[in-house]
Amino acid sequence: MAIEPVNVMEFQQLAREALPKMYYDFYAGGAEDEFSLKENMEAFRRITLRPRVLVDVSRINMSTNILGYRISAPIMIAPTAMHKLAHPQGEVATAKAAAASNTIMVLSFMSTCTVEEVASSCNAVRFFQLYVYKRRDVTAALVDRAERLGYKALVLTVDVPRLGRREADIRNKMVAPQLKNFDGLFSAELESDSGSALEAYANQTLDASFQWKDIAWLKSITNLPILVKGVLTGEDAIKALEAGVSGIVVSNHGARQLDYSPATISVLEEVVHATKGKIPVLIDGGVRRGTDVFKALALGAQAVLVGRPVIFGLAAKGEAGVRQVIETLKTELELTMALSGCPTLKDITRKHVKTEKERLLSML
Ligand code: HOC
Repeated sequence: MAIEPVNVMEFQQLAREALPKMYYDFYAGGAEDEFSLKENMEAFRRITLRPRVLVDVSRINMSTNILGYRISAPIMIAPTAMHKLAHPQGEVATAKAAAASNTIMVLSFMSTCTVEEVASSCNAVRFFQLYVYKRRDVTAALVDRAERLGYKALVLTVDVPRLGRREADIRNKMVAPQLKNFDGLFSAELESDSGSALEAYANQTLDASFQWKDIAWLKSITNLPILVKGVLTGEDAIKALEAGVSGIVVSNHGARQLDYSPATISVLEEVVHATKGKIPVLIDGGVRRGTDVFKALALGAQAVLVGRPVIFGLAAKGEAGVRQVIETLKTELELTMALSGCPTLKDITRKHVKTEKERLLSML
């Protein structure tokens, strides 16, 4: 009999059992040595907590505002590609779970359900992820549809000028379905005789010449706020501010792009300091526990986004699995806040965590 998961990590084994190897490997894998894949999680573990006691924690309030949208907790759904590879209901199931948990889903540009299907499936607040294609008209058409359909922000992913080398996908000769969002707009090879078809597709489609100055083009075709996802340095955070974006997502693309890029939690503060509180900073990568969410908030994030655990929940149990993943993280965060003396998110401060560097310095 399948185990009933009591934490988010336990969904991974259920997903492995449920999925064809090619798809499980696609979701679970990272780039090359998978150093950053492990490091995203390990870096959270090296941060310890500094709890305060004898505070009234009889009521805990986790709710927050993201770009003006109220959600139940600072835990959002990251954009991840092709949910129908995990479950027949695909992104519609994920969106329904987001609505039930009262959180925000960022729909992937590479979704297997269309932007229209997801929009009509539920009343979740939805953001839309964006890649800039060489065919700018394709990107512009998707922006236009998303805006008309009530998506509330664009999440421009900037860490994929080319696809990272995901060796499992190359070995498995990863194939992917045709994406319905692009029907009538564009067709590109999603199959390849040698290696990963996704890599071939990405290299055929993505505009690797897109630069900071080109964000002006994106702003000229939309009224939606733009978040830039994939920033890992203070220098680029300043560029993002100068480009006039509405927020930053600190991300290394789930360690699927540049291996040996830093764990996201290890560079969060650098990015937060560079933005001087002018725009919200969110983070994804390696979040598996409520304590991870707490640590990210203590280091200055406004919210976290969760990618692989959502996919594993979807693969294991469909909409209910995604909901269970989000609710488990919320339960853990609520307990962490209570045990740390923080009845509201505002009570979580820098003083509630100790980084590895601080621990080492205090030993000198
Ligand atoms: C346009 C091609 O985010 C992943 C996804 C999809 C990236 C492909 C981009 O697999 O990391």
